[in-house]
Amino acid sequence: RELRQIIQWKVWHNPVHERDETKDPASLKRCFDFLHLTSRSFTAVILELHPELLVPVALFYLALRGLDTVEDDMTLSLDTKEPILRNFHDILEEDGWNFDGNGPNEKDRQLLVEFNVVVEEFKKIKPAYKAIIKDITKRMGNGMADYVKNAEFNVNGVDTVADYELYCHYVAGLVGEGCTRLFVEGGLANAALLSRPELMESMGQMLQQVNIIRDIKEDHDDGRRFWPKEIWSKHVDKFEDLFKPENKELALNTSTEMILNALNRADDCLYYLAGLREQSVFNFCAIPQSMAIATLDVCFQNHDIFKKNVKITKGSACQLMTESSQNLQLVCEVFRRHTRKIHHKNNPHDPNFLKISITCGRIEQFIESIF
Ligand code: RWZ
Repeated sequence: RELRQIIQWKVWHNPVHERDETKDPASLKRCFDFLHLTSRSFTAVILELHPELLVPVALFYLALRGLDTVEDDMTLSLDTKEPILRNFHDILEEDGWNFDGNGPNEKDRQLLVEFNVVVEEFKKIKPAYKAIIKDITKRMGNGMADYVKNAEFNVNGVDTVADYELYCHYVAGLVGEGCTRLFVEGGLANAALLSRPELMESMGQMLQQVNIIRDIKEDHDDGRRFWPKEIWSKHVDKFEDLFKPENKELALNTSTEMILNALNRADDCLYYLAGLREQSVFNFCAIPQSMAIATLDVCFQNHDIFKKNVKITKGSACQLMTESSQNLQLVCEVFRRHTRKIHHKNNPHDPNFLKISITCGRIEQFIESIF
């Protein structure tokens, strides 16, 4: 009975949180400019957040985006990267800090050139929020530094599935933890979520793994390799073989194994969403997850991912946004729809046919069990 209440809970009107932007200082305006410039899809959900958390989450995002821009830049030497990554949590409180060492083609170069505006605004948020953001930044920066150092010696990229998930933990699982702690600190989520760390980890893992699956071609062209050898070596001899047209079937079998690994996180994500009570926080978490499962669906049995960037259509993105900004029941319906589509596309000749079928069945059953 308690579960019924949770799933049918509905905030009948989405409160519109009016902000008087004329009162914003120039540095905060600049932070929001950067938010618009760096993240296309994420900005929309961040801007709708409850006013208590809007600025802390926006600054959290920009801090981690700054870290990401240092880690990602292939033109920077390890000697330059490592100290910045490891000390970024202190940089957040270093008055006037900025960095113009990124290559000219780095997409978010300007954020670091004017990073002093983030530092300026970081000073003004509540100490409890600062402590959470600093803690996550410290752990993520050190994890990235370890990864970058290791990658220097291991040109073949990520070895085992455990290594792959550890990387995803640093760049995304920790984001899940940080966001959850901010929600709870702000009184906008059930503190019980903190005692189930595997649920917030899955929220981040799901999003990051989907990005890594979808971006296989782009990452390969840029010299990055995140698909673990433990998976691709079961299907092809060399990583490059994935992109050869004659290996179409082997490449598809590799991609479905990657998708299976991500799909195994789906039920945890729905369980996490069931622990959220505040509408803007629910939307912030649910919309990206719906996009993620829809992306897994378009990538499943789709050889185009090895040739170009595959994306869900603008139309289905809009539909997902509307459906996911309502309640858990509608999000479950989105998950069920895409799980069923994946299930139908499952190929009996795929070595993971049975496992994929079992996982899809489990997700569908999980959804049915809560209604
Ligand atoms: C949502 C508050 C850009 C922060 C981390 C994200 C950099 C590499 C990219 C901060 C969805 C793709 C954005 C998985 C979280 N890490 N991974 C806030 C950030 C998926 C978002 C992006 C991660 C992240």
